[in-house]
Amino acid sequence: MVDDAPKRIEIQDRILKENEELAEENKNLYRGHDIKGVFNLIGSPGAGKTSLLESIIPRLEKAGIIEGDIATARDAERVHALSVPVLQINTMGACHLDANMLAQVLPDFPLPEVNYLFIENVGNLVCPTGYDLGEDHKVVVLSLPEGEDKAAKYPAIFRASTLCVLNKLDLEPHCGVDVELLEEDIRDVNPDLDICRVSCESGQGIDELVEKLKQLSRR
Ligand SMILES: Nc1nc2c(ncn2[C@@H]2O[C@H](COP(=O)(O)OP(=O)(O)OP(=O)(O)O)[C@@H](O)[C@H]2O)c(=O)[nH]1
Ligand SMILES: [Mg+2]
Repeated sequence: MVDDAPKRIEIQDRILKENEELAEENKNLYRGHDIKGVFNLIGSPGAGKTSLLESIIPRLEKAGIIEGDIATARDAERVHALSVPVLQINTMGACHLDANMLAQVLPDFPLPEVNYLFIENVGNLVCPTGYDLGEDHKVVVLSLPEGEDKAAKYPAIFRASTLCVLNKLDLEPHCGVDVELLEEDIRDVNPDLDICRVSCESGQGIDELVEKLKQLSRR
């Protein structure tokens, strides 16, 4: 019997190390263009990442969007209506964006035209967490119908993020989720995590979220 476990760990370490080096290069590129804030949006499929972009981008001066999806340009087509620079990355099956994918497309993105860059990661609460893209902040997007227990069950992204957006607040009466309990679980995992309660449907909390994003950005 061949035990190949140590080799697999070595390869994984190398991949992550290479990713970190490229993420640093991406970071230098963002800073070189004086971008105030780069946000990596991470959340399950359907949590409302694209809907959030549709809600917040019109309230921010000079924003840009990089969309990450396994397939299709549907999210890029949706946000195209916002009249800001948009670029779609298709990962062709990969469950997360990595720094190299960003490095490949950044030369084609009009970085000098944006103050705020939003990267919508592939819908997934797990895999994108380990891959730094050179962003300033990870923002975890969680929607109420996903349930109260997600921070306890998927703690890594809640530890790695600066901000948690709790979306679909309008559904609270319908999905039997106790928001206080949900936030308690989040604070157990990461007491320092800022939480913004919002509804893209009703617009509740969106102004406060935009203020928070501005605060997190370099002035
Ligand atoms: N009721 C309600 N529905 C919402 C809200 N925000 C988003 N939705 C709906 O949820 C669905 C998924 O929203 P998206 O914005 O496409 O979610 P996403 O996270 O971008 O999904 P992926 O890109 O596939 O990972 C859509 O039908 C939205 O209209 C909200 O605040 N309340
Ligand atoms: Mg989306």
